[in-house]
Amino acid sequence: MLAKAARFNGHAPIGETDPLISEALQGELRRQQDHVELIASENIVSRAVLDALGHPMTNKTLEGYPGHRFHGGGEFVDVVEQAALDRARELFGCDYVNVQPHSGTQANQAVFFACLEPGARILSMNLSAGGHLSHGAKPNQSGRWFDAQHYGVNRDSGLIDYATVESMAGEIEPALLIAGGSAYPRVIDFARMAQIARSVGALLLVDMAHIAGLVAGGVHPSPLPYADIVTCTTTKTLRGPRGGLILARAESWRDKLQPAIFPGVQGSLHSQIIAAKAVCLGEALQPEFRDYAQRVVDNARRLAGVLAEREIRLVAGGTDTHMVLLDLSARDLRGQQLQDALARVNITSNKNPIPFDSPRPTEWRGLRLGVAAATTRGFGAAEIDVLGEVIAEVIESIDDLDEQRIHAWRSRVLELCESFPIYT
Ligand code: DSN
Repeated sequence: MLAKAARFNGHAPIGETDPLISEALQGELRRQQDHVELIASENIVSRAVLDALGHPMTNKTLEGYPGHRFHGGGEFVDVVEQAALDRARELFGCDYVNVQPHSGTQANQAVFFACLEPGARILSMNLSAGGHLSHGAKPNQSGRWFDAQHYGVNRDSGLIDYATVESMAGEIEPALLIAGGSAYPRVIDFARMAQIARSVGALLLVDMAHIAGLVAGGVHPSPLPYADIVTCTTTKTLRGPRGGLILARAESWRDKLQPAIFPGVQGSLHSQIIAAKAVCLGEALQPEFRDYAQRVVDNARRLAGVLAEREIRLVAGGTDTHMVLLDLSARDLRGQQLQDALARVNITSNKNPIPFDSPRPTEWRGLRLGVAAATTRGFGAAEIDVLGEVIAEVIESIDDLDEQRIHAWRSRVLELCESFPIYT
């Protein structure tokens, strides 16, 4: 006999057909409602984005591009994908867009497939300085299939040392220079990176996954005038579904990048996710999004200020983005310890390496905080001050976290959540 959860009933709600998954979904919703999300790669998408994600468009199998599909019945998905393309072009001011990458990593993989021969040399930022696994890190396919070398940051300033990048590029002569990553909180000088790439005949790829929403909102310099190709996710500051984009200033990239995504590294598209991307890109074109992006940057600076005042060291001395990276090395504290302690007061964060950190995650001395989701929730200076104080107090009392204090801090965080409810 079939287990109840496996029996198909296409009309019944999930609560009736699959209690295990239904309860986990409800638990996740409650977790999001009563925790403050400070993971820098997360955000809180609109109902409209959720509507698109949960639409029967998910049933549609299609390969190829609008107007040139392998399967029939693609007329409505064509409308959706064309809208996503047009909106991304307008938002980022570029001529070439591909909205099909299933993730930022697959967007990068497609760029490599389009531009590099196996074994080609890549120069990218190392992981502990804030780079990304898909930029040639050893455990990733990119690190196995390409000869990846990495630049870091200056030990004192925590900033990219462009002179070092330049001399490494001269020595290595990479085919591809990559800028951007997951944990660099300052503006990158894209013009300088382009000049370095050009001087050695390399292409410049900028992975703006974390800052895409800030670029869209006009509060962060755009890499598009400088990079040959730009990749990003639609998650994070862009406040959309999980997925990736490839952008290029020049339409001439079309011939290489279209076949690199399909049939190069992906098969059929995720139609409902492309619909959700179109919705989020449409939202980012609204004037309110510029205001949102400005508030994200203001909130991150405010959080950095509150923490710095409590003598908590910040990598690169602060932030120009949505992200603040705490350097816990002077306090003999590991990122995992602080992540766990903050979880007890309903603040969600992640351990992160700091520049020159151990390769072992359990030994990492950093904690990464991002304010994009909290800002979507409506948090402003007053709420950020409360969060900063709670985080500082947890750090200061890390060796003596009694239940009474945890309860008091959690109550303050819950009060913020209740004042700024989500998905009610
Ligand atoms: N790269 C990971 C992060 O920044 O959290 C996932 O996007």
